[in-house]
Amino acid sequence: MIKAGVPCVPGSDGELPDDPAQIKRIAKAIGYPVIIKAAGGGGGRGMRVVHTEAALVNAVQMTKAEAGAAFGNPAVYMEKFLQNPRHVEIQVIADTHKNAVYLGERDCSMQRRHQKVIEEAPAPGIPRRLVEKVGERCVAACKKINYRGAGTFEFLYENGEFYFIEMNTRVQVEHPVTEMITGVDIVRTQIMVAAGEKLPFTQREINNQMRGHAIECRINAEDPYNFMPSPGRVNMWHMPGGPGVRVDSHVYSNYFVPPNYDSMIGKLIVHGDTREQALARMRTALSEVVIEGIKTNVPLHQDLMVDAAFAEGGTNIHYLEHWLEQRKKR
Ligand code: MV4
Repeated sequence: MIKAGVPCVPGSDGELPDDPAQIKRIAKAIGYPVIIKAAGGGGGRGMRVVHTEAALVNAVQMTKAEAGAAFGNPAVYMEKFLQNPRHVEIQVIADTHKNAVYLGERDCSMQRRHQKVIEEAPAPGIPRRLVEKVGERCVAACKKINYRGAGTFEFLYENGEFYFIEMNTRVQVEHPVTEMITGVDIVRTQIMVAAGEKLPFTQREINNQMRGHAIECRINAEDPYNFMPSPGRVNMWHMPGGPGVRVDSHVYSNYFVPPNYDSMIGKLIVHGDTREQALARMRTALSEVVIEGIKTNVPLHQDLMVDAAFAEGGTNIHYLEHWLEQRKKR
């Protein structure tokens, strides 16, 4: 990624060595706080933040031991720990004919315990020329590694800068917000490129047809206050519709939500000409949702859609967890 010009978090050059003196030297060069990450981890598993040199070597040894047990791979690396970033990711898609494009970015900062709750595109308040520059670097990286298919470059965004952290080599839950603003059917396109066809659009076409703003609320079968799973029979399932409203779900009236899987049972996605219009459409759409028989997080989404900081846009990855802590006290 560094070779392709993708802006990365300052960090170790690959796996950390065993020598404590070398580990300390790397951390000193990066600057505290640092974060130790398991090479085999991801999604928030196998990470440890270190604030002082006194705690460093022990933290590395602990993370290595946990990583070996959990992922069968004790390798760890070190990064500068960013304290209050946003999670902004860039969607790419590439074919086997040396073509790759980026389909804009998504802001996925609204999350709890590493589970995204709301995603939107574009990311509020980030200069277009900066997104374009980073998007072009992601495309260059795809070509350099011969990437094929849909993919996502995950960045932390802090103080006006992008820092690459991970790549997701799959289609993701939040891909509909990108489909809504670009007009591209990502799943169809990934099947086409997997079959060896050429990408049916160019970067210029994507940039010219990009329009409006989209927001996705993940609908989970869970208590909206304590997040306990709420499986069981859905006695009634009625979803909103109309211009700019999309529902992706397998659920229907009398469907049984099984207790042994992820609690996500659907996605409500809206599109508008502006972020304000998308927000208004989401508020109305949420008010029209009828789900009876199980608890869902729809009331949580309704509260967030009238939250002043969310309406302003640009809240960071800690916002929702802090917001939930404050709500407990009210
Ligand atoms: C970080 C970070 C701060 N600094 N890396 C968590 C999940 C994994 N994908 C990467 N994660 C983080 N890596 C550095 N150098 C903070 C997080 C992080 C986070 C990232 C994205 C979305 C939500 C998060 C919640 C807590 C921590």
